[in-house]
Amino acid sequence: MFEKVLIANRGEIALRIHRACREMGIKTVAVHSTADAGAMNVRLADETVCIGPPPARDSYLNVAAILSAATITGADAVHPGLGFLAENADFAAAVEEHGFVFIGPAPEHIRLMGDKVAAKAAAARLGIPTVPGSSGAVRDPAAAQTAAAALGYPILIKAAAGGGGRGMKVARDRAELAHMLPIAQNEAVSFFGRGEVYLEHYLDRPRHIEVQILGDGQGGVVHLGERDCSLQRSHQKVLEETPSPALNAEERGRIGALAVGAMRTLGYRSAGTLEFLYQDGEFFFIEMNTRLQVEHTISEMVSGVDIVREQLRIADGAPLGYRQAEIRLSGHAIECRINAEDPVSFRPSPGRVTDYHAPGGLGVRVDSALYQGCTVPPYYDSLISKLVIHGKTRNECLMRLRRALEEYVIGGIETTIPLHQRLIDAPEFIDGNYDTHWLERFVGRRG
Ligand code: MV4
Repeated sequence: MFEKVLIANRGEIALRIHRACREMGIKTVAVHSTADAGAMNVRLADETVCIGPPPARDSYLNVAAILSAATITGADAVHPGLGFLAENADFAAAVEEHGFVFIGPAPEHIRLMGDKVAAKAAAARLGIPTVPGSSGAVRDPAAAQTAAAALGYPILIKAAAGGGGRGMKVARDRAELAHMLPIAQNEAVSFFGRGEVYLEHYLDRPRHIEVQILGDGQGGVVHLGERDCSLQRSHQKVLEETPSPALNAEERGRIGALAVGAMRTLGYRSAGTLEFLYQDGEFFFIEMNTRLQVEHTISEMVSGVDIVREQLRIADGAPLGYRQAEIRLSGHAIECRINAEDPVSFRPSPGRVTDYHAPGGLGVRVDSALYQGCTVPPYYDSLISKLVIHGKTRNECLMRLRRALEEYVIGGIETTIPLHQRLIDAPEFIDGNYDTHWLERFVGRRG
């Protein structure tokens, strides 16, 4: 096993990775910007290296500084965490070229899934259902109308180089498609530098269901069930739960087996997530994330598998050592993403945390690098804590979550705790009756 791992990230996820290393007897190197010199993950690390000023492009995205830090500290391996360089295939390749182990997938798999059109084609080849769409880019309105007639309206126009939902356009009929196509093409050029767009049949009320998988790159692949991530605002996830209240056991088993089969054929290594839209009993692959995700915690709570520990073992060359039949998914788990934001306007609220008290008790997990007196810098993502709850049933989980949110004190800054309190009391949420549009409407209505 590795003796020393460099963690190329910050905040709660850097601390999460530090914890797994510590439990495995692995020393950690924290790299940090000047804004994060006093952060908890930095205080707990065995060694620390300041890699630059606050802007991420000069620090957490500074490949030369990170590789230099790995060299001078004598690290064996680099964990990229999530965001920043985690899905940068060139970074993964550079880490390996410099003689360190990249704790993640093969660079070619990161590259494949980074191209949405190629990822969708790969998924289809691997036997995974995808949304009916044009086979490649569409150039002119006449060609678009011909393709659309075969797919069925409404149509969604997506940028080939796109992501995060930006630049998508819905067309309800032939005339609207002809009108929207050049607008979408122009937006694609200005947002992504590439004008190619493609068409898909538009699903108007889907749920966002994703499957967590672990592969060892040696034929061993398992899934840890699905997560329902339909509760989003501006393409930012707010609350995730597993199992999805929308699926039955047959659907769960079917989508898990499809994901596992495809990843075994691909020879996928490390943790990964296949994202699907689910509507009227059907799954449609949309994309794959080739990294650890923020919401991996809820899959850990129901499976008992430490996903970061598994990433470290797999990167060290170990086979999985267990089969799907040995994975028992038990109970229900929910994650609330707590952001340093105004809970009504969603404006960022960085600053000094004057008071801090985290909830505890059975089935309560808090993944956060906050402490009383710390400062939340204004330069990065506003996620400051993940409140993760486990219960034997969904109802037990909800009752426990309600009381944990009540106990949680974060003073000095605004947080989204009040939003979560309002959300989990909504009848639609309590009934598990929500799609990807529901939260947007819910935060729009006041009181
Ligand atoms: C869709 C869709 C409906 N139909 N594709 C948004 C982000 C991008 N990765 C894919 N997205 C969507 N693709 C078809 N054919 C609806 C969305 C979508 C969405 C998807 C998942 C979670 C939240 C969402 C919010 C709005 C739109």
